[in-house]
Amino acid sequence: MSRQFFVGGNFKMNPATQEQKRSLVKVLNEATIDPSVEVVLAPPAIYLLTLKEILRKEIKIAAQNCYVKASGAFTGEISPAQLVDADIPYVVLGHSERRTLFHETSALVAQKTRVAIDTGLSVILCVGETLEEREAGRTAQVVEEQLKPVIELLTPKDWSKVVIAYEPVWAIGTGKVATSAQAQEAHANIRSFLGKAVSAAVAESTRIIYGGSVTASNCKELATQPDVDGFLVGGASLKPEFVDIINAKK
Ligand code: G2H
Repeated sequence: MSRQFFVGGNFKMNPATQEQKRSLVKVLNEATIDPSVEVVLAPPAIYLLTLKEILRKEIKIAAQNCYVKASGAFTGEISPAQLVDADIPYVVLGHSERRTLFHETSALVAQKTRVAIDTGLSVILCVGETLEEREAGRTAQVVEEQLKPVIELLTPKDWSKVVIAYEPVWAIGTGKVATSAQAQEAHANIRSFLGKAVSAAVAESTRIIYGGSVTASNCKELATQPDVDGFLVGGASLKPEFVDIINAKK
């Protein structure tokens, strides 16, 4: 089965101004984009609705986070039900910045994934090891520990709603990209783990994308790897080179 190439842009808490946002949209709206690629942009919550209005319709929108409740007294949180009501199809969950800076555990990320899917969202689920964990030879183990609570809460059918983003923490925003061999090895391990822990069909069909300092100059080589099904792009998604990353397979 062939997996549709997926490129996500994670704006994080950028851009700083409405004007910057508009000029990014202009670049994307005027670009020639490979129609076989699924493209999803994750802007800050305040831009979700306006971006959806002004962006070309082939590009989907994702929230960068959501909570486990539909509504209520949860100041500052983002409701999955409100995202669905606003026709936002995707949410990024478990990004390492959420895990580290906002103390999100793998158990909470799993619960959020369950609720997001129940509510009607698709999930870009982020996993990845720190440099210390990699150097201790624990990459596969750490990623499996992050995936296990999610696997426990999802049925095999739910996995059609999940894209796994492998983002080694040491490569995030550092300019230090994983080599294509490192990415391929980690992605193949994740796929094999899905095969053992869920099913062969889920392992075969689930997209596993790479994130961590992806740029126009390193994306083509990474995209040649058989288990790299796309990218989650941070810094470079704020620049015109994001178009080249979307078209990495061309
Ligand atoms: C990793 C990535 C996007 P960057 O967090 O999720 O960001 O490309 O800036 O490393």
